[in-house]
Amino acid sequence: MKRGIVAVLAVLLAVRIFAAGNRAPGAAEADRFSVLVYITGVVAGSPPYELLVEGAQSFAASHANTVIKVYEAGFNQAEWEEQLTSLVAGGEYDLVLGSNPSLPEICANVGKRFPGQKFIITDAEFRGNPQISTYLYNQYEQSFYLGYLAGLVTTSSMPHANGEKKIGFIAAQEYPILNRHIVPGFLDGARRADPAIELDFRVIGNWFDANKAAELAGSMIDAGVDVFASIAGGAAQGLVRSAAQRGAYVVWHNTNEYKQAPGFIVGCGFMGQKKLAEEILADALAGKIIYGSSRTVGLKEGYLDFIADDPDYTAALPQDIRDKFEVFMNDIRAGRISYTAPPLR
Ligand code: RBF
Repeated sequence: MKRGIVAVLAVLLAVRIFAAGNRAPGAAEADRFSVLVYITGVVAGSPPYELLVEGAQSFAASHANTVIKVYEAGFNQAEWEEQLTSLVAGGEYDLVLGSNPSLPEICANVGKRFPGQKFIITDAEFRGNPQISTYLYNQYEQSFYLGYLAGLVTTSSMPHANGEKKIGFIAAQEYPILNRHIVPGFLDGARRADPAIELDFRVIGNWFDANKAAELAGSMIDAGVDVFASIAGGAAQGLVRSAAQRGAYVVWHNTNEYKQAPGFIVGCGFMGQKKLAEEILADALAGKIIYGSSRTVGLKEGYLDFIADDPDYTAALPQDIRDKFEVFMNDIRAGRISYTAPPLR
């Protein structure tokens, strides 16, 4: 009997040592919060990714037990699922944090093989999967107010505004949030300034080719476009170059880019992605994330806004345009201007 107990203890001890010895390096530990920030592209030049990484790093800087690994998956979207699978296969990460509308489906597939793995994705909407939680920015709304500003500018007598009521949009690629929220919101907003405004919409085909974006911008300027918006990651630098060289205006989503081309970038939106990333990690650490759910965040929740307190904004636009735009922003905030965002699917 006694020998039996000793034998059982010996086996238990051996199993413990074996288990500890076999733990993958960096395997999830009880006292450690390990986060993989999975970047679907490259960080540099893409506002949502830059802000996500900044938020995660700032959280880690103030939480000693939090370890962040940033992985840039590159531009080959066909490889993303396989890359993510091999990254989470070791069970190393308590959480995968990403920001991309196409990520939830990829995570759902990866998650089938790793049922303990949790994923939190911003800039996406996905419900009903107990491993995934998402946060959707109300990008119809940001495009709506940037579109209104573009409408005021294209119908103005500013030096580079021509007589045509034509605005432009350059996209890297088409996807549901772009086609159903961002582009329609931009045109709807512009038409609140003048219902006769038309939109010239072009697609680059990738998120990095700045020369192609510059070329497209040039031919759109030839066709009468004098105000642009763009969702194109690093490729959007080509648009900025063209607009500054040829004389055209740009409104910019998500980040403060006035410095890139003062006088040409006439309005910048704000995306509270850094703050959201910090809040998400705090909630995840506290076990407060509701998996399976999706939350939409916009102006009134404080996660989207417009950057009006920059001297380059004040210098870029005449007072009467800034005054009209301020009234419009206040009206949206107060619910005096209503709009209907089309369904995403
Ligand atoms: N936005 C970027 O700024 N850079 C990117 O590299 C990038 N890649 C994307 C890839 C796919 C497949 C999809 C659907 C969207 C991508 N976006 C990218 C868009 C991003 O998620 C977001 O919708 C826009 O930046 C607008 O906030």
